[in-house]
Amino acid sequence: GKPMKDHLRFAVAYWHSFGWEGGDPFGGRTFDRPWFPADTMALAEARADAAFDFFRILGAPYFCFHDHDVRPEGASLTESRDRLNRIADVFQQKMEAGGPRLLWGTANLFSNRRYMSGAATNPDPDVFAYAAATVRDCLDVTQRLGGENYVLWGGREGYETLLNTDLGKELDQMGRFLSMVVDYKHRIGFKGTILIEPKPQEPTKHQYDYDVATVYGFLRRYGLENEVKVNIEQGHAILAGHSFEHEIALANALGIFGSIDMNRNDQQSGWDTDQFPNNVPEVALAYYEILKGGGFTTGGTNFDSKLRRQSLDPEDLVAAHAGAMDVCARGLKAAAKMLEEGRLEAARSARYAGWQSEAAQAMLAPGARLEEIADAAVARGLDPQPVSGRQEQLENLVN
Ligand code: 3MF
Ligand code: MG
Ligand code: MG
Repeated sequence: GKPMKDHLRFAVAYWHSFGWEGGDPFGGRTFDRPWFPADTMALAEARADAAFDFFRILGAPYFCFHDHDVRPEGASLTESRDRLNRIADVFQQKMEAGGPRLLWGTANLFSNRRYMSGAATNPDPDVFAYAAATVRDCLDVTQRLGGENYVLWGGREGYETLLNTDLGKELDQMGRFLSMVVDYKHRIGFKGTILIEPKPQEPTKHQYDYDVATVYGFLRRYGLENEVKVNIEQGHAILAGHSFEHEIALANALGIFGSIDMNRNDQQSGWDTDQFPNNVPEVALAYYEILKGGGFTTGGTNFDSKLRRQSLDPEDLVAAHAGAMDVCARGLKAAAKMLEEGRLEAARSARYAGWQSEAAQAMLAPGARLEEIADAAVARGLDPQPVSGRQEQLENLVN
């Protein structure tokens, strides 16, 4: 089939690699980079130069960014948009000169204090409007740069306490916002896929885009299930009490799988640590579900992963990404082998073989009625007993 790298589609996350300063909730910047603090356009351009040098050294095929990562916010929406366009010009030149492609663009609707109570779900309609302007500009730039997707992570779309929150109203605001984004995408002819990134908590106590199942219910309610897919992050799946592969398998089953944010299962932490992947069997199970679903059609493997704040040397970024790519490649290879060998496939289909009989299929046919099935079960004197599948499975493994 395809070369292995076409199944991986690695992307570097601009925010962690070039924007993050090594801070955490208990302490500020630990890293020194020539472009920190990136509060002028000259520094933003220096950051872009460093980023594209890094992409070249690494041979990264894709990158992803938020507006906020690539330019300082202006004094007005107009100035912010002009600045974003200036940086997009710089990116465009570098991309045309052989730089990586854009896996997705996104807007940061969570860092600025104006978003402290959410963006689309904010009680203040002016914040909704400001967010609309910001997403419009980011979608325009993503389209101009040939972005293959556009991501919306809920950021602060959620609540701290139900006692001051009109949950139904906030969900409707979020549904309206997303519908307008989808409508705009079609009107400008953006061919990429809109992706929602689920996360159950952090920074808010309860995030509305909790997990894949919740997002699917939300999309159905607002009639968007054929328009929007999901970007699934390893750490977010764990925070929601799932495994990464569960979220991928469910998204595939519901027809909304899009892309992944790769990091790792840091069960020890209790929060989203965004560490680089380092566990081949763990990654293999995720790629196994992705390959089973037919592989990436639009998405890829974005490293939503950061150095540790003690990791002061920028060279560590190369080692971290190279190591992560190696872990993913090994995981993908193992997953491909699992599929090729077909033992699990054989065991799974043996497990459901009973459903191939005509009588069983009739129960699933349109128009089949509960009482017909019930009467037939009574007439046949059914009393099904559990059957061990072990013998059959052992035979599959041995053969
Ligand atoms: C937060 C995240 C985000 C999203 C990003 C893109 C800052 O936990 O994972 O990273 O990935 O906003 O939507
Ligand atoms: Mg993410
Ligand atoms: Mg995250």
